[in-house]
Amino acid sequence: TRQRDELKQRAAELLKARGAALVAHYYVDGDLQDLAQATGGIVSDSLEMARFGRDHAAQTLVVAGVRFMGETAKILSPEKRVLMPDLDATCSLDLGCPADDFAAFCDAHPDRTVVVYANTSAAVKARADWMVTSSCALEIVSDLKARGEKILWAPDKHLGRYIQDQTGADMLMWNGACIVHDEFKGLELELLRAQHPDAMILVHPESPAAVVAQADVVGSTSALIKAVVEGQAREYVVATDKGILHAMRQLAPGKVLIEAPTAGNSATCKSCAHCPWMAMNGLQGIVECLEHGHGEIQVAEPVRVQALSCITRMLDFTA
Ligand code: CIZ
Ligand code: SF4
Repeated sequence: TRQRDELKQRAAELLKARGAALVAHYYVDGDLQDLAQATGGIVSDSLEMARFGRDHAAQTLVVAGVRFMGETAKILSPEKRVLMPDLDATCSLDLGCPADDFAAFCDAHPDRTVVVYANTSAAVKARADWMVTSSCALEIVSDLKARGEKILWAPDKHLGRYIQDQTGADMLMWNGACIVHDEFKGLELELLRAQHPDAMILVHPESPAAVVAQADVVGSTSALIKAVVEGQAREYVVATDKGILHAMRQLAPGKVLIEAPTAGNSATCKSCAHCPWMAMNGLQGIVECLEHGHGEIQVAEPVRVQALSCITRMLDFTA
């Protein structure tokens, strides 16, 4: 931990020296979340990460999260330098939705409004009418439905199905999933609930239907944190990446947090739900990208300009 403290100190000094702001996701290591908070950056979900990066005066943004978050920051602020601790930090939703195949899917359904989840490449966003995150997807799709629009949705099938169930919108779905949330298991959750009958069940909508069906609250990372802070219960079962527990413990210190069961574990197996790509973000990476300018995000200008409109549309809608 001495080495860790030194690295943290070094990273904080470099952020200051370079006039850089650290923008971190709730799923990254707690040290990075603490560093972001201590240095005037932000820890949040992808919607607020995008807004913060766009509105912040810093000319360098260090994005601790996964690739699409860095790309979104660059698309919104092409004049800023956007660095990431590890450019190989991707996302199974992004990997599972290659731009060429997606374009062919869109071409085959020209009558549909194209709505993509934030967890996609810049090239996929360039083809979309709307980008959404899990904190605004319901609102935006409800609005589109009210205007009589038929939707082509990509890439997360579980989030898509949840939104379709809630809104009744006509949605044609891409078949993608998050490898982390896809592992939460309905049957095991039922057994866990039997042991903790008073616990509140908090579920991210990237989870399978059998898990979502048992939730007291279904929502984005920020919505689940709010549910813990404001909830009357003592115990909370959390079905999302375990990185979120760090912020929950800080904001609601008296509450008991229980990780929801995943495949191949019982209620006793801890720390199974953690995104391998989020885990690639570390203090060392922060120091190195600031010291050497490693890990700079680039987005080709024609793609950037095309992707910008669906992101701006979302930010304006949720402003
Ligand atoms: O699972 C993710 O990558 C999430 C929850 C992103 C977000 O919207 O914050
Ligand atoms: Fe992608 Fe899932 Fe990791 Fe989020 S947690 S970045 S959706 S693989």
